[in-house]
Amino acid sequence: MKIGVFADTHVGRKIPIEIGELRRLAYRHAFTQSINIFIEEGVDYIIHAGDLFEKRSMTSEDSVFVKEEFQRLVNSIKEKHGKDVSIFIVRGNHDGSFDNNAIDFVKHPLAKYLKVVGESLMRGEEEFYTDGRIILAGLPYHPHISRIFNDVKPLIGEMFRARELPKVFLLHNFIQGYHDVPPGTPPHNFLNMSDFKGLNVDIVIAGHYHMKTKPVEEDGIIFLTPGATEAIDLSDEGPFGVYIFETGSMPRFIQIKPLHEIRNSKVDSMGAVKPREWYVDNALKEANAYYSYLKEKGIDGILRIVISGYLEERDPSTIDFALKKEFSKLVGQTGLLHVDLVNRVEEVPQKIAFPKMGTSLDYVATVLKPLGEDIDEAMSLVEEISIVLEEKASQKTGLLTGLDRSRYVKRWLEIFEKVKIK
Ligand SMILES: [Mn+2]
Repeated sequence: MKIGVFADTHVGRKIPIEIGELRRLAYRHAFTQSINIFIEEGVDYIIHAGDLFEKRSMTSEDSVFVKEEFQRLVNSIKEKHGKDVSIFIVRGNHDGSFDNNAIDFVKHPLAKYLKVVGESLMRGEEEFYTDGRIILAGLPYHPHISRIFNDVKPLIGEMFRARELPKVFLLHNFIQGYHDVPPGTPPHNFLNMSDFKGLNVDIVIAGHYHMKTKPVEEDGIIFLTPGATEAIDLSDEGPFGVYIFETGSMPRFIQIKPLHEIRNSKVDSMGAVKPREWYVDNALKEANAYYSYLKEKGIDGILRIVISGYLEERDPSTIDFALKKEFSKLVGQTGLLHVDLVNRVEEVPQKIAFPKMGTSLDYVATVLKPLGEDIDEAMSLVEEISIVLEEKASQKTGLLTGLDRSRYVKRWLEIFEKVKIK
């Protein structure tokens, strides 16, 4: 029995915006490569661990593209290997929300093959899939996954108990201990490896973490994260690819060759104070070297340069201005496609001591303490709003529209009114 595993394909993503359409092609290219590998391998199942799409910028062509690629997979496996493939997927944070799920765009025509996993389990209802060969359950992304997981833990244990088949659990959140959870991530936003102990799970497959992570076995559970199939941010260095998992052996990684090469380079004064020309000259040297390399190899690539250090003069933004002019002479339709300049140069060394921070939720709980017994209602409203913000907030301002906001303002007022009456 063979399972093909991938995640975070982000089809429809177009960042950085200056080369948005080229990036869109790169994510599609990676998706096609993944499907090709699965066909070649003749998998029985494919599992996508979320962020199939980038909902905010995807087009209807992107959804048609994915639908056709899945259909090609189903048809080719049937033709070449004479079997039906099943596709399991969980909703990631970039796929939309429960009632506005981008995966629905591809679900309908593929309903026989494609199962969107975990939406019922998240609401506390029993939900698992089995065909007599494996058992699979999962949870979609949730900003407060630790609470959700704790709520449904007994249910998972029950669903997986006393069944001899391989048991797979699928999710789209960080797992501390297996992933390097980014600093500042609130604890309600990730799980721990130990959370799965005693649940009778054999393999936990998690998306959301964009870096390919070596499979780890702990307490008899295999943890597996394939990472993204293409750099989500230009700073992501890869390798990118898919895992092939055969029962009885450890998963095997197959790398994908990206559509465009991405190089990350640094110009760093190592804490020294330097004049503007120093940064400009060194960054230009990097750009020229990469330009020549691409030309010699006859390939296309994107360069990201991070410059950092201290500036003798005032106003570090003058470096950008000088460099962008020079870069525009090197960048073309082929060869060097784009230079992404990240300017971290500072004017003067400054030491600022920040007070020790708790999580944002701790602050909210402190601020709302005077509500007394009404705090639970207020905290669940906070949670609800955080979900809506992820889904609907304006990309520019990070805020909801007045209409969306008014519902929540009303509910806040109701809570405060109640306290006032008491
Ligand atoms: Mn993602």
